[in-house]
Amino acid sequence: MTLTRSIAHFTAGLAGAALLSASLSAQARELSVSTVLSDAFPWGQAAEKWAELVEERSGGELTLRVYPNSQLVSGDQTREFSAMRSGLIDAAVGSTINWSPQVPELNLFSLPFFIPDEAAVDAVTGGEAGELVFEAIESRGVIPLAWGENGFRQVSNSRGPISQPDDLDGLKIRVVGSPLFQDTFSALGADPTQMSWTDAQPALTTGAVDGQENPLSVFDVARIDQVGQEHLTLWNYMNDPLIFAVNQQVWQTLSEEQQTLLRETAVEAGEWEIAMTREEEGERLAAIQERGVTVTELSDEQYQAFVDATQSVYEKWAPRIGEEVVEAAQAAIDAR
Ligand code: X2X
Repeated sequence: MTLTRSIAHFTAGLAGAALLSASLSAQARELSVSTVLSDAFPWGQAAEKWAELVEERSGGELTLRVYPNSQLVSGDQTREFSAMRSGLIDAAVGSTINWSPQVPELNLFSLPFFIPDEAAVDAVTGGEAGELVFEAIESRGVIPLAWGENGFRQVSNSRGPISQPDDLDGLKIRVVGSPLFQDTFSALGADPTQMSWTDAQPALTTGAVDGQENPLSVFDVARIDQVGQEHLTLWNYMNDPLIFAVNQQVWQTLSEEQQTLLRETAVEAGEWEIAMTREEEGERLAAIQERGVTVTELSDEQYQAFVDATQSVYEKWAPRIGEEVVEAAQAAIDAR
C-alpha cells in the first residue's frame, strides 16, 4: 500500500466511523421522566420498570432517564404537569393529585369517599370515565399512556386516634396539591395546610403540623411513624392513581414503532406496579403496627359519619370536575 493510498484508506475509515456515530446519535434518544417519589417506593419503581422495559426492547435506541424527588421542578410537585406540557420535562409518572391544578377532571379521584375499593378504582380507570380523563389530559398537550397506583390514602396524626369527624377538630393536617383537599379537611373541622412532600417531612418532624395523609407504602417506606405519627386511621377516603405520560411535541417526533413501544411498556410497568402495591399492603400494615403505631379501622356507621360530613365537598366539586365524568365514574362503581 502506498502512503497516499493508506492515508486515503484511513480517512475513509474515519469518515465512515463519524457517519456511523452520527446516525447512531440521531437514532438514540433519551427522554427525561419525572417522579415525585424515588425507587425506594412503588411509585419510583414503576418508572424504573418502564425505563428497563424500554431499554430492553428498543435495543438502546430509546432511553428513559428517571429524575426522582420532583427535582426537575425544584421540589414543587404541583408544577410537574406544566413543566411536562411546556417541554421542560419529556415524560412523567405522576399523581392525579399533583396534576389536578392544571387538569380539573383529575379531581375525580380526590372526591372524598367516592371510590371505595380496588374494584371501584379499576372500574373507573378501565372504563368510560378513565377515557374521559385521558382525553382531558390530551386536550392539554400531554399524551397519557397508562395507569399506575400510589394507593388508598390513609390519615395519620400525632395527637390521638381518629374514628369520627370530631377527632379531627382543630388538627393541623398537611395536605397536597388541589384546593379540594382544603375543602375536605375544613369540612371535617381540621385545619389543613398545603405543602409539598419535600416540605412535609420537616413540618411533621418539628410538629409544625399534627398530621398528614398518604398511602400505606409511603407511610411505611418514609417511616412516617418515626416523626411522631403514632395514630393511623384506615379510611380509604380516596385512591391516588398514577399516570404514565409524555409531552405531545416529543410524542410527535417519535416513530410509530417507538410510540407503540412506549405505550405497551408503560401499560406493562403500570400493571406490574399496581399488582405489587396492592399485594404488599398487608405486610406493610403489619410492619407499621409492629413499630408501635395505633391503627384504627372504622365501623360502617363511623365511615358513614365521614361520608355525611364531606357531602358538601362532593356537591361543590362535581360540577368543576364535569358532571359527565362524575356520572360515568358513578355508573362504573355501581356496576362493579
Ligand atoms: O405529596 C404526597 O403526599 C405524595 C408523595 O403522596 C404525592 O405526591 C401525591
